[in-house]
Amino acid sequence: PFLIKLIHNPVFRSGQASTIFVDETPELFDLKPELHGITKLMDYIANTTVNGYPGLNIESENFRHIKTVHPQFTKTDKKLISAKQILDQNGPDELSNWVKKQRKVLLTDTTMRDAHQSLFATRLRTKDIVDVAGEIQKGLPDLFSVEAWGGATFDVAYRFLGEDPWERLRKIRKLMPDTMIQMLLRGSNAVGYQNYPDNVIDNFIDLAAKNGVDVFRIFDSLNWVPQMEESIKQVRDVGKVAEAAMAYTGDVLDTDKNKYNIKYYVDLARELQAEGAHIIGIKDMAGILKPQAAYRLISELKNAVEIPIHLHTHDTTGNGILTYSEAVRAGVDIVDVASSSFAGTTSQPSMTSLFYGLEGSERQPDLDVEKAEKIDEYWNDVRPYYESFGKQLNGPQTEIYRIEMPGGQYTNLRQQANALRLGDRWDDIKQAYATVNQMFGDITKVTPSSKVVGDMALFMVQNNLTEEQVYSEGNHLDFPESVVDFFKGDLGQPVGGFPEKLQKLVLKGQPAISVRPGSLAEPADFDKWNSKTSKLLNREATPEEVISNILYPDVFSDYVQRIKQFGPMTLLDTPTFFAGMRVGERIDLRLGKGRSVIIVLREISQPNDDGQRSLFFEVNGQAEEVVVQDMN
Ligand code: 3PY
Ligand code: ZN
Repeated sequence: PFLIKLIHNPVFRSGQASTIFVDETPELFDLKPELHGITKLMDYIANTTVNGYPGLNIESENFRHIKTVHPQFTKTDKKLISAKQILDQNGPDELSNWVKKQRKVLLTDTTMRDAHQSLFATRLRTKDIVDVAGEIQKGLPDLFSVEAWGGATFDVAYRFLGEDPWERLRKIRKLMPDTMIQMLLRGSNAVGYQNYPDNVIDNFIDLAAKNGVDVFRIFDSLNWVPQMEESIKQVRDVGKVAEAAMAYTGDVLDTDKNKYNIKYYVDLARELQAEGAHIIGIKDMAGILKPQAAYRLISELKNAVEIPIHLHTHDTTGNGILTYSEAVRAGVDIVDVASSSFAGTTSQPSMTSLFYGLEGSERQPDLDVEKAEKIDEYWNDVRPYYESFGKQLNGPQTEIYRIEMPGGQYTNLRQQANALRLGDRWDDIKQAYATVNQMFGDITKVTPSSKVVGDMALFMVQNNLTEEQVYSEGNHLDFPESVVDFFKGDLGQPVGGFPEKLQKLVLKGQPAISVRPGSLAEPADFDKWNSKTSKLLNREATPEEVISNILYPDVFSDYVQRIKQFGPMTLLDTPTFFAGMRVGERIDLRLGKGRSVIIVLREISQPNDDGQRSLFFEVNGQAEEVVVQDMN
């Protein structure tokens, strides 16, 4: 058995084995193995091996390739004061002043949040983040921030990855003490799809700050400032950076479209500054800010407000770098980019492409581009694990300029369409999306308002409804729940108000509100939630667990059940987590404190009469059998 173990060790197989190999894997020579309490994890591995991961069909051998590149940098000896140090030492107002004084454009790296949210349905696992986070800080100390938390990562971690998002945040914080961690906060919707009472928002922000978030990008899906006020105030109160973002909609260059014109954005930015924002964000979630529009918009905003401007775009339409180039020329302070292997199409433009694109400009960012490329080799190795989660675009989609669909929604809605067997009507769904937007009065579309538009588009295509039919037959139509909630005012008030005719048809006599939903919501009773959560966990709940339960009760309790059933799935490497093991394969589970378990899958039996298969493993050399029901 000793010889076989060696042969299946990937390092050994790759021909890189040396005496270091022996030093690093003493467990191979451990003749008294024990199970280390991983029985539940063995169940998970066996189950996934036989039944796969829900919704994922992984056949490709490539998926099992071995991550080879672990960049390792020594700490830069360049004397550098990072944005994080300024924030910690002098506070957010000083940080805001410091940003304004930078001649070079600053960068936010979105690889750990929006990039994978927009490319791979938010599935990037903590393990693949922490394996590189420390090196990102060492290699790219000039970054303004890393966007690494919030948005959809919060619920997806619990829901699909069996992970605690708070744990992820704490781990990144520990590995990146000198880099600002940024999160995306949906204003009064926090990291959810609905409004929460103010005391929930306050508590969530407080805990996010305590666990490591420095910069809060706060937006409202309808650009309705009252929904952002509480968040801005609370972020200021906890001493962190409040970046208030405007969702970019329409086209400031198009004089026929004057709903979202320059004046609209300038007024909005001034209002957000008056609310106490430290930075103004422009959130171009669909990637529809055209280069010359960016130049115009940024120039006007730079004149209108005192605080820095941070631009976020998606490369769906293919013009991302050009847009940034014009924005930089107009004086934008910070832009969002992703590591190349996680960049482009529905994600952010590439960090290193922007670097070279600005060569010769005095505003070219400070960046050790070779280190950025080295880090990208890591992401390039990680990417295949996640590719099955989203059908990638073949190239730029310029129709998005008209359809205005957010990058993060594109792959998701497409998957939803497939699930409804409407995959072959994707073109109709996109057109319906644009139609619904006009029917709703031309609204800003970003989570959660974009979901409402998407739900309505699917509803119309599924039921073969034209716009006219919605109006003529609307009295008898059972509109999707999210659409009803939207017209009730549960997401807030859209710019210019609701279209009355459609509102009547959708609500069918139910009342609508025009005040902030949070002002009507009962404050959460934290004592009650604390006992409820503690009961669920069979121990005293932490404040983070309590707030997670308040935000996502069903998701959180499912997560708790899953952990009880399978143990710490976060320990598994990503291929094993998503695809289980193959016969002959060996994995190396690091349990912390230098403890390690080697698992080899020896054999899988045929199913017995009850459809059960036996999987024969070797765990640190000791034979183990796990029986699994074959669901196929
Ligand atoms: C989110 O809210 O998660 C988004 O990324 C919106 O663009
Ligand atoms: Zn985005």
